[in-house]
Amino acid sequence: MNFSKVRSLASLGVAITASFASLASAAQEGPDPLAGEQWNLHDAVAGARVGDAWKVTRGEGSVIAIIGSGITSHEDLDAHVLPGYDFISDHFFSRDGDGRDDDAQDEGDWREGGSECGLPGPRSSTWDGTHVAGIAMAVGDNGAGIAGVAPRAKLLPVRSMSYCGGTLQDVVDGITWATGGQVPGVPDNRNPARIVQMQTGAYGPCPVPMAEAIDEARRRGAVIITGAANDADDAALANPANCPGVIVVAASDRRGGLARYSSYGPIVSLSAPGGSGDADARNYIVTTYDEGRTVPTRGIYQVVSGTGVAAAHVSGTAALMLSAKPSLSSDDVTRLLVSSTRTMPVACRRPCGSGLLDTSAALTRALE
Ligand SMILES: [Ca+2]
Ligand SMILES: [Ca+2]
Ligand SMILES: [Ca+2]
Repeated sequence: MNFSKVRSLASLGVAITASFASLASAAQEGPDPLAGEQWNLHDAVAGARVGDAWKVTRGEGSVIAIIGSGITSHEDLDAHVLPGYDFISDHFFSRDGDGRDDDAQDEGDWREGGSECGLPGPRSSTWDGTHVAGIAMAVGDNGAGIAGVAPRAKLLPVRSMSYCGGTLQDVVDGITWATGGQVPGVPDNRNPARIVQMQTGAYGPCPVPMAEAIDEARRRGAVIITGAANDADDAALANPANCPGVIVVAASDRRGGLARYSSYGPIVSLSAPGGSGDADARNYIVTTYDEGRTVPTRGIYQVVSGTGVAAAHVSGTAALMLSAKPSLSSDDVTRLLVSSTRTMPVACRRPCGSGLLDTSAALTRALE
């Protein structure tokens, strides 16, 4: 057993505060009632500036895979969620009573004090997959909640991380399957993703099997994206950030500077809104969440911050780019994302990549 080898980025310190009540019980056509709170998408200084991009595409035809804790049912996600897969092999840590299966529901990653795997507890479930998914692709104009960066893209949930972390094999198989590769004993994925966000993280060099799986996924046309980690340390210390070919995203705060918790360094590709991680909930980012403190109960909206949150903006932007121009290669998308950033509104104290994500500029460049 190998569960400490890959740990969830969420377990490295995602910060979460106040929740919003669900404002719509039945999703229907109409504006997204929380859109006014989404400074991370719309603010001209510190936001991703999605507005002009949405005149061209909302992500139709793109598939975003998130490799992490799985997904929960939510009014602002369900309509765009594809059949995923649950790669957690271990019957005990899976919390669904068995090994691998075709239901990627997040069973909760809460921990009691003194948990089996030696990770800190107690803590409530973080609904990591659900809150990252909402930022990337929450359904737009459905009269409910928010809109994601790519509000018509589809989500492929891949469950590889339990409350005790994940094994290297479960993560590697998730990368392979999500991008259209074959995994023995698992039915082929009928909806291969060209965008893969990895919500996993572990200290140490990039494991060889992970580097190989990422390389093969990229050759199939996939873009691999991850957060820089929430440790205010050198991002090169952790994988998959230090794996070749991965887009590494640092988090920016409400003012447009490097967030206090964000890791940094020369391997960071770019920065994107991640929320301030301070005492003021208005400086966080609103997204989809679940009300359950342990097991999932009911979809709600919550404010969050973290580098996985930042990376989700880049995933959504890549989904818009590939929707508008599917002929772009993995290297094209990477280059255009990095070269279309704008100067950080507040200069970074530490290396934070080429600048701040500019979704509309990235799309414009993609179409040139
Ligand atoms: Ca299972
Ligand atoms: Ca399952
Ligand atoms: Ca919505």
